[in-house]
Amino acid sequence: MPVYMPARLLYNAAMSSVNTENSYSRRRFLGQASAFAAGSLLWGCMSRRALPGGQTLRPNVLFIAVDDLRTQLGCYGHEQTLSPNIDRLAAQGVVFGRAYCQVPVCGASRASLLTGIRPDFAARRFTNANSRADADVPGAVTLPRHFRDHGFHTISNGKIFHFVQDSPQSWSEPPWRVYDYDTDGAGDWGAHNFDKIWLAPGSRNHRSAQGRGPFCEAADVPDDAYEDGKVADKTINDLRRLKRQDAPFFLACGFSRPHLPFNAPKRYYDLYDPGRIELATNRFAIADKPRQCTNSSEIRAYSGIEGWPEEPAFHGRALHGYYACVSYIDALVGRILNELKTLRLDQNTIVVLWGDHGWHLGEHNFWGKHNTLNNALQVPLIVRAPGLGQGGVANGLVEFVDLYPTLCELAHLPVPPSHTLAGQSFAALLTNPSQGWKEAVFSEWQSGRAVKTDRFLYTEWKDGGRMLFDHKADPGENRNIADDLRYQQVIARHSELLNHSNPDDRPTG
Ligand SMILES: [Ca+2]
Repeated sequence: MPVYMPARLLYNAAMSSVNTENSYSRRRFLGQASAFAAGSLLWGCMSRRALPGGQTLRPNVLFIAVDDLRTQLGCYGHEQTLSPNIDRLAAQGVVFGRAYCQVPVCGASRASLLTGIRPDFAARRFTNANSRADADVPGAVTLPRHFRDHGFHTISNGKIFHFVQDSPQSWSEPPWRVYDYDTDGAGDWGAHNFDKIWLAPGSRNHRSAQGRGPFCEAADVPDDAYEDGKVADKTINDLRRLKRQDAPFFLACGFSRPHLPFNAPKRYYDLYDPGRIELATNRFAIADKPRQCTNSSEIRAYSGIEGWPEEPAFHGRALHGYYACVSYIDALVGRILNELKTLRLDQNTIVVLWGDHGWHLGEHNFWGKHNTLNNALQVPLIVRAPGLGQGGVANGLVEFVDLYPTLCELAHLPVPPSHTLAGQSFAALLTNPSQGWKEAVFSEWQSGRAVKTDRFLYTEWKDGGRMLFDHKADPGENRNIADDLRYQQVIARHSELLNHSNPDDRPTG
């Protein structure tokens, strides 16, 4: 793409200002004719390691996944939520203001992101919570596998793939979990892992029909009593160990909150005054809502949901729980980033933080994911690459399939030859965040396919339903205008985008 050239020149200028000690590499840099090679070598200047064969030196990757985290963060303008550590990461990197997942459910979203391949409901690929990268696309080289194949030491802590058994060859060490979601026929995962998930003394007495506990609890326990604290501890210990290794690393750290249940140490609940939590202002049905666009029933597997989905008291309790979990994870992210800095790995490590899909927090009395409304599809995405884009906000449209080629470019790896990546690198947005980017990004959910453009979000269902929102006039998505005759040209254009002959070759801006 021609946009890479000026971006790389900017990138080189940024890097040359922070690397003056490695004169050997800088002399080599000056001798290179191509801007691409220059960018690689300058990245290399940041590392003191040499790869076998004297090849290009490479940065590490710290890859932080936060389950069910929507853009409910200070750095996305949500003042109610306390997320100072993630906000600080954002201030040091680039916030992607309009990033979209491919599928609004854990398993499929992660399988798509980690293979760089789009979901395809017609082919039954990456369709639901049980999707697996290795089963849906046998032989696909996953993102961590690709890094491993190029000399990176790859580690998976917590929830990265939905199932710990998915694509085990991706990792240099056996993927590490506190508990797994696949109970191998032993029953519901929540009930099966009850004692690791619910720690408050009273929760055991409030089991749902499925055997799970309350949808939220605030146990007066230290951070490492819950699963995610243990994941952070493991990740910090790994950083200390990896610091002593010669190989670059790809360290993946997957947190389970704010996925249900909203269980967090009490002190994170205490950060919020329940009486001051603002409820969604559009707690009413979408006008002309297609029947296919529905609320998620996921929360009904838990107990304590009296008043769901409409009663204000339920809204308040659920928001309080979600916010407490966001602040809990934020504190753990802060500990990891502090360790990265203490170990002096921060100047040689790309940090990526992402949530696997969006989540409704009471808008239209919806709770959870599982539809093609903006709140289910938009995701938080922050990339901090040393020397690039500090404090930038990129409002160009990007999507999760773009992350694989982006990290390849930032780490100077070729893209894998075994399959065609569907996305396009957005590395250039790190140096020039304000430039325009894709014309459209694409998501799927069940038989509905959605396309997001600068102003509109349009969904078409296989059986004929249509849904169109004008985000300029109606950012809250309160009225479906697919039957408004004034928008028929808009619909025709969006339908054309959705039905492009090659779904992996959709036009970009
Ligand atoms: Ca999820």
